[in-house]
Amino acid sequence: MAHQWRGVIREYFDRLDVDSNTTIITLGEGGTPLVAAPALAKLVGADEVYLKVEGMNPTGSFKDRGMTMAVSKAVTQGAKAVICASTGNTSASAAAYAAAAGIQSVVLVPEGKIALGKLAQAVAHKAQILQVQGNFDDCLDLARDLSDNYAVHLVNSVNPDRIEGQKTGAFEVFEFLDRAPDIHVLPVGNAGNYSAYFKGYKEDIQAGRIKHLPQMWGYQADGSAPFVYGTPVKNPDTIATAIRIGNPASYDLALVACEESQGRFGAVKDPDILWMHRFLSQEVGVFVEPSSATGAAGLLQASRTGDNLAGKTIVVTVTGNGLKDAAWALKDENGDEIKPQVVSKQADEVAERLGLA
Ligand code: AN7
Repeated sequence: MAHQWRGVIREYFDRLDVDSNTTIITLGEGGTPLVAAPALAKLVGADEVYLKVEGMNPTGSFKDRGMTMAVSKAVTQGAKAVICASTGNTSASAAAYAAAAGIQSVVLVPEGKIALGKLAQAVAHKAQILQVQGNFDDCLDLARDLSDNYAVHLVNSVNPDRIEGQKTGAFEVFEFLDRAPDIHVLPVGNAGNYSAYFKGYKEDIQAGRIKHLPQMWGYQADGSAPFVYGTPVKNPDTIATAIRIGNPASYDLALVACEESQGRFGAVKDPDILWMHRFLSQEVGVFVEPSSATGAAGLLQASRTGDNLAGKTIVVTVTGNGLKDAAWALKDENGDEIKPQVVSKQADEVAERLGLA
């Protein structure tokens, strides 16, 4: 009989910090496909490259894995409202899970710097939304302050329940490959997801499922790359708004993950992120938001600057769905708007325009 995926808490109940008293709030998150990307493997000269397509989660990003945990725990503890700071995806996810739980969500976003699709999601799920005159880091300071002093439960990834839920991505990678990849590549903002995959792989080792950790490679946009510069960035700037974060919440956790896995951090330029965003759509068939292409853009940069990836099995987490920030798909490589031609209803004219005649 076909197996209906039950969401990460029920699927991994014994491996998560939950028990029979936990009220489970789920939208069926997790169980996302690991898609072979032969075009990308060829481009970077690797043996195999797979994309972990997190845009297939219920709200279209990896945040749902952590949010099912964070909201379930909040509700179990009696919370009536959750709060988060967000560059967009966390707010969309928090709003949806709060709606499912029948509680209020409050979201703080940087003014004018979140993608339209994500704002629409938060509105649709009836979040109380405030645009803050500041960047993500200011929003997070505010959210921490409010949750310390008022009856709202913080669901940003500084809440360990989030990391706990997100570690299930690594479990799924092992279950698909039946081994660990040699390298796992991710885009990095707060480095919560980077730290979460590391935690998942570590637990796979402790349980004897895998023998070695993959090298964890994390990539940031170069205008917003505190891990590369080794210090917080005051005014982070990138078109990849999801990862426009200058003072990562999981900085220390991620440094440990990088060192222990013999991994690395790198920075890529916005045009290279957009180039890879287009490549993944056009050559692999996976439509991601620009930020989500940052990991793959970093992998390409590594191969072009001398890393030999021959014989390697590589997993790249693509974190969010392209529909969230669709405007970028409607621009060509010069930044000009793409507009499909208008034609009459005449078959011969249509055939001519298509070059079929
Ligand atoms: C598509 O929603 O921080 O390194 O507030 O939306 O775990 O922060 C989003 C982050 C990568 C970076 N890709 O993950 C938020 C937020 C996408 C994202 C990241 C984010 P972390």
